[in-house]
Formats: sequence, C-alpha cells, structure tokens
Amino acid sequence: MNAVPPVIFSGIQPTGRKHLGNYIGAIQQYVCGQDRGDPAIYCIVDLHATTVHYDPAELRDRVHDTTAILLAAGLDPERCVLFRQGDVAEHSELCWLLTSVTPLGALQRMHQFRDKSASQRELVSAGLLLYPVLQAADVLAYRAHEVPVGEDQREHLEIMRDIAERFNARFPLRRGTGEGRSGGDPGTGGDGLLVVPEHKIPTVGARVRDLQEPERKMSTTGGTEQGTVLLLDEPATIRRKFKRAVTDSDDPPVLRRGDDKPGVTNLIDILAVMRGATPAAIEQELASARGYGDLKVAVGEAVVAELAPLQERYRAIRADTQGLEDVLAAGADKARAIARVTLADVREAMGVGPPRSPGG
Ligand code: AQP
Repeated sequence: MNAVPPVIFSGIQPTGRKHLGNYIGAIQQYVCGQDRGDPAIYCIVDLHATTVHYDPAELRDRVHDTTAILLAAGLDPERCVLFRQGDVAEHSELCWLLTSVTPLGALQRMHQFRDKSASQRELVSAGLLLYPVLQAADVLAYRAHEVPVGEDQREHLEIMRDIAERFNARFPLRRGTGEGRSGGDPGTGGDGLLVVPEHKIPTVGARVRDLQEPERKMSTTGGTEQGTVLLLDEPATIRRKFKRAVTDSDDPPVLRRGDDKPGVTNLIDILAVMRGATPAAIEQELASARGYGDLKVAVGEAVVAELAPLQERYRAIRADTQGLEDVLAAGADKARAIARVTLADVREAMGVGPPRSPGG
C-alpha cells in the first residue's frame, strides 16, 4: 500500500539574520520536505513579526531577505508553496475564530510569551499573547499533518494540537453535509474538521547551541553575537566564531558527546549534520585528534563549505526584488486557494456568516 503524502507546513520569521540553528533545525528540513509533501507549504510570518517592537520601514526588506535565503537554500517555488503570511487574510480570520476554543491560562503560561514579554521595554502587546493562536491558524488552515521545526517550538506545537482537538470536540463534523473535508489523513489527526498536526524535529541539530554560551540555544534575539553563526556571515567570520567556540576544561580534552559537555556536543552535532554523518561516526573520526582545536577547525571549514554556494546564490536572488515579489504573490494565490476551503468549513461549523449554499 502506498503511503499518502503528508501536507507539510512551517513558518519562519522575516529577518536577514537567519542563523545556523534556523538552517539545521528548519530550513534543511523544508528543502527535504518539498519532494515529500503534497503540498509542502512554507510561510514567511510578517504578521508574527509585528507582535514585538519592529520597524515598519524595514519589514518588507526583511521578508525579501528571508525569501531569498530560502530560495538560495534550495526551495523551488515549482515544488512547494512559498508565500507571505500577510498576503493571505484567512490566517487572521482563522486566528480569531480559534480564540473561541483557546484557554487564556494556557497562553499566559507559554515560555516564549513569558520570556519575550519580560524583555519588552515599551509595550507587551496582546498580539504577543495570541502568537500561538495565529501560529495554530497558520498550520490548521492547510490541514497540515507535519510541521518541521526545531526543538524550541515543541511547546507551540502542543498548544496547536490542543486547539485543534478542542475545536474538533466543540464543533464535530456533521455527516452528510459535505462539511469538513478533513483532508486525507496519513496516520494523524483523526477525522475531525481540523487535522491535528505532528511536529517533525530533526534527530540531530534540533537545538543548535550558542557557541559562546552553549547552555543556551543559538538565537536571533537571545544569543551572543560571537556565538551566533549567521548564514550570511563572511567565511573568515564563520571560521573565527568556531575557533573561539567555548568547549570545556577537560584535561586531556575529551572528544565525545554528553549532557555534561554541551559545547563539544554542539560542535560534533553540527559537524555531523554538515557531513551527513552520524555523531558517533564523527566521534570515531576525531579519536586521533590532538584537542578541541582540530574539532573547531573541522567544523568551521565544513560550515563555510556548506554555506558558500548558498551565499553566492543569495546575492543573485536578493538583487531581484520584483522577482521575489512575484514568487510570493504566486505562492499566496496557491495558499489562499487551500486556506479558503478550510475557512468555509470552519465558518459553517461555527455558524458564522450566511449558511453555505448547497454544493458550496
Ligand atoms: N538554535 C536552534 N536550533 C535548531 N532550530 C532552531 N530554530 C530556531 N533556533 C534554533 C528553528 O528555526 C525555525 C525558524 O525560526 P524563526 O526564525 O521563525 O524564529 P525563532 O524560532 O524564534 O528563531 P530565533 O532565532 O530563536 O528567534 P528569536 O531570537 O526571536 O527567538 C523554527 O522552526 C525554530 O524551531
């Protein structure tokens, strides 16, 4: 029996400061997903970007930066749906409708809300609190089965699943009405109106760590400058950041992974992903290394080699702003056609708006 291909969906923040954690945790998975997903849908989440302080004059540029990075990394608009969240109004409407089944307390307990609200100097917006509901709407609008993300998104995926389950329980499918095309289900989601999605977290590199403070994740806003390897960093900068990576004071150096060795584990994992090898194979290969210096050089070189072609393609793609807008507009048309069907089902189930005409 042939497995039904999953609908894949993931969203990414608009910024030109995409880092190695985003690349390994998410972008590489997106590229693999475009040949597995039917469809694979990737969204640049400009609406999410407005939930914290931001510069309106820069937002569109940052969307173009991210679009160009994704294309340079290997996304092909012919094999996936790539679009800007703000171009598809169905996300915002579904977000509002889903708030009716979202417990306020659950939103207030989210780690990201607590961390980000603590660091807001001017305004903690209601949008920051509702962020996970909009994220749920992003995914549920496409009845996606699979959501490729890094480990840091696990909590958001849980609340998304909870919202879908609550919606399905509160507004069950009415058989024989044509309502609720649950979209085919390759093993997840039950048969409610909305599909309950699964996360897809990579086995290695799910949480790439800051090179200077390896107990923390590499992050656009929360990491250190020297510990964050940007995809668009110059090769010399990348090499230097790895050379200065914090390891540990084991003497003699111990080149193995372990919870007690976050810095070394991080470097071994990154090298494994870059080489397409297992961390165990990398440990074996390093058995004769003289110390942590060899590991740092090897991983720096591997990352430079991986990113050089991406950076070259980026420069050419980013220069064509109209071309990027055209890609996003075509992607939004495809996305809207899917989301519109889900929205019609959701409105019908919730009794919102006029009744659906027969056959509509
Ligand atoms: N350190 C990481 N390791 C593995 N995966 C990661 N991701 C983020 N950091 C790591 C994954 O990247 C995807 C896209 O993330 P995003 O750009 O939408 O924003 P984010 O998750 O909020 O990334 P940052 O850099 O950590 O931003 P800030 O500093 O704003 O919190 C997601 O799938 C994420 O899991």
